[in-house]
Amino acid sequence: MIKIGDFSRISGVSIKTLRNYDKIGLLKPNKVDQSTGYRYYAADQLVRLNSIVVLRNLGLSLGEIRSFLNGHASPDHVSHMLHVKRVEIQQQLLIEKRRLGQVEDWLRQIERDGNILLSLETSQVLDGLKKAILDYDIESSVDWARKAVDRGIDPLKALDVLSEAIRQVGDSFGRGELWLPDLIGAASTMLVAMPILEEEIKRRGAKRESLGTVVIGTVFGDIHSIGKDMVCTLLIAEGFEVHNLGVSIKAVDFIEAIERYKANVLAMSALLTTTAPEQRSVIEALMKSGVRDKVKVIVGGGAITQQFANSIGADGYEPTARGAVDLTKRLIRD
Ligand code: B12
Repeated sequence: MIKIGDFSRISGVSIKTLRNYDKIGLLKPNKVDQSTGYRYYAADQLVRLNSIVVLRNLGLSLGEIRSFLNGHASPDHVSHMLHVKRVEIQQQLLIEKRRLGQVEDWLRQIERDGNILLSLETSQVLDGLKKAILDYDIESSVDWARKAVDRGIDPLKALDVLSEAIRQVGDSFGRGELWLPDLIGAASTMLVAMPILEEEIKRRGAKRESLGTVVIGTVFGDIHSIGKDMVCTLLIAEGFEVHNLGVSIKAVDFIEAIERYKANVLAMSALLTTTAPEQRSVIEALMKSGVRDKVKVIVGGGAITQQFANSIGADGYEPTARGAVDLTKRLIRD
């Protein structure tokens, strides 16, 4: 027989915990001395205790472990409990991963600002900007965008926050949780805040000589402008001469602009699965009118994939505005 103190030492489980296991009927000592009250355990009880420790580490509750070890839970039931536990742990991991991302963001921010108070301020401004889009609060969006510029916050970072917010609204719309007026509200708010940041991007990137000429527009039937305008701004900031034709642009107008401005690159945006094929039609029209060889064609927008871009014979595709700039530079250089 092993005294409770020795049993605790050998197993690494505290006396207090052993007493609790006794109290709840999870692990009763083999013998209790009636006169002294001392608890004694048998050596083979270490096996049961080990099982308790293992199941506890898996995250099962004491009640679950008791019913399992006392044979009240079928293997199916245990397997179900473990499946539930697995989901719980996966969710926890996701939350922690997100927190890790936030901590890393903070570290980067503090490194850049060299000051935690400044970083706190940055995060407050960016949160305010995001909230303004989610609340369709035009006035606040202007205030926060101006604050972002005044406080020297990277305007590209602020644009990323705006994009994240509008996509969040778009996802809710896609799931049927929000309606078209919500989409319009968020987009209108974004369209007011964006120029303030875009001005700053252009100011910071102001370069003299032109890297090349780009004609850009959203294809016919599609009026989504936000992403296309971001591509525009970044191209201008990088030093390209950009002719933004706007939205719902017909093939004939793209061709006319390419010829008029002697463009090196045509950039087309499409956000709807119904308007994506229009990019193919434009490329076919370019071939028919003999200007296809004069320009590189790049495509993008939420409805476009690399596979689709390849299938229509585009020269390049990028899923982000920053990527669009690198792609344009690469194509002009080659
Ligand atoms: C804002 C918005 C609107 C606004 C547009 C306002 C405006 N001035 O742009 C309004 C309210 C007008 C609108 C209308 C509609 N919309 Co809408 N809209 C959106 C929303 C929420 C955001 C779009 C956006 O601005 N995103 C943020 C920008 C930054 O991202 P982006 O455009 O993808 O651009 C980035 C990249 O793609 C890339 N990029 C963009 N262009 C280019 C070009 C090149 C060359 C390159 C290389 C890269 C590149 O760079 C950008 C920055 O990183 C999206 C949801 C979403 N997740 O995108 C739905 C969404 C696109 N809309 C949708 C729909 C269905 C509609 C309507 C049909 C709704 C209706 N019932 O009427 C109409 C269509 C009107 C029309 N004929 O075009 C669907 C499309 C579904 C589909 N797959 O076809 C979406 C996906 C919403 C959803 N989840 O259902 N919409």
